Amino acid sequence: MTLLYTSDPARGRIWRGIFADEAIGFAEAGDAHDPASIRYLAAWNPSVELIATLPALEVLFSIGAGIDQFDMGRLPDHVRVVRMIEPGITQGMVEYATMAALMLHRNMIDHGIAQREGRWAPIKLVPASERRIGVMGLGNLGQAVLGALRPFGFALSGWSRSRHAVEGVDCFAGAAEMPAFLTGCDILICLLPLTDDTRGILCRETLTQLPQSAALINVGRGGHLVEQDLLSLLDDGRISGAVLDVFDPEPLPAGHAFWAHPRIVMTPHVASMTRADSAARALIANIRRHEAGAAMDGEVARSRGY
Ligand code: NDP
Ligand code: OXD
Repeated sequence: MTLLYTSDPARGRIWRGIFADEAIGFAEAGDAHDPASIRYLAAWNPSVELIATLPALEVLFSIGAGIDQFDMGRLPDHVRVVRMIEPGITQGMVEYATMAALMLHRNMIDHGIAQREGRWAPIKLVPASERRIGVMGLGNLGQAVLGALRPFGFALSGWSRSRHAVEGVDCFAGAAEMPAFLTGCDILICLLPLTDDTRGILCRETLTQLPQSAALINVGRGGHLVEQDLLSLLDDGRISGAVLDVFDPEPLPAGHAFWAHPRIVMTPHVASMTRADSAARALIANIRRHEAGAAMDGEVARSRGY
């Protein structure tokens, strides 16, 4: 059983050692290898041409948590697709979402503006219990983020496609319950996958269902956000601020209005990153499950798009 790896070379060096320890064949694109022996591909965005050279390919493993970068329509039907679930990604997202939520909760966008203007402008504290944070997406990452926010005492909500029960979280499901979910969220965190159903979901219609002066954290994908809608809602004060980690396209072009907007905090898609050692071990555990005929952790329902 051989895995072909086509991603960051520094991570590849670590993976090579771990795969050798586990006695699983490992090749990088530059290594001499027989394409016909490759059953597993670990990649971020493999070309259709590369996949066409791998007749024995059984599983495409995403190097990251998302799989929207794959050209699913051009992937042979029998190839199974697995997103990355590993502790490094989860920990990074928990840190980032908590940081961003606390930043918005403690009015850091307004304090930053006041600082740059040389104004001493205290803002009255709102107790966490009077602030509601809502997470769109109750998957691996959404639930981990809610779990990390719970000890602060925030009121918490979550929204997903199918119904979930999460301790300490008011859960909403489906399009019919989206308005009820949004109405309460002072801080909205998007942790959805990008699919045909979720593209453009952070638009004027959605964002204006939030309370006055609500704030947004987008750590899902840039394609979730309708940029012009956010800009106009920020400019007329309907939305008070946004922390954005993902953009469409990435990198965000020079001169884009987001770069210098006083009410936007931007980071370059760094909310979380795949950690080399734990990701290799998670992927190997999935190969073992697959070899044993068991379900893989994070297998994507291709027809559903996530
Ligand atoms: P999961 O697949 O575990 O969870 C996805 C969640 O979204 C599920 O709860 C699912 O509902 C919900 N969902 C999907 N479609 C809809 C819909 N149409 N309406 C309502 N809810 C929907 O994904 P992860 O938690 O692992 O990751 C989420 C996303 O986070 C990734 O796809 C990626 O885009 C982003 N990400 C960003 C990173 C960054 O650095 N910025 C890093 C890692 C991930 P249900 O439970 O009912 O299926
Ligand atoms: C992602 C990741 O999917 O970095 O964004 O894992």
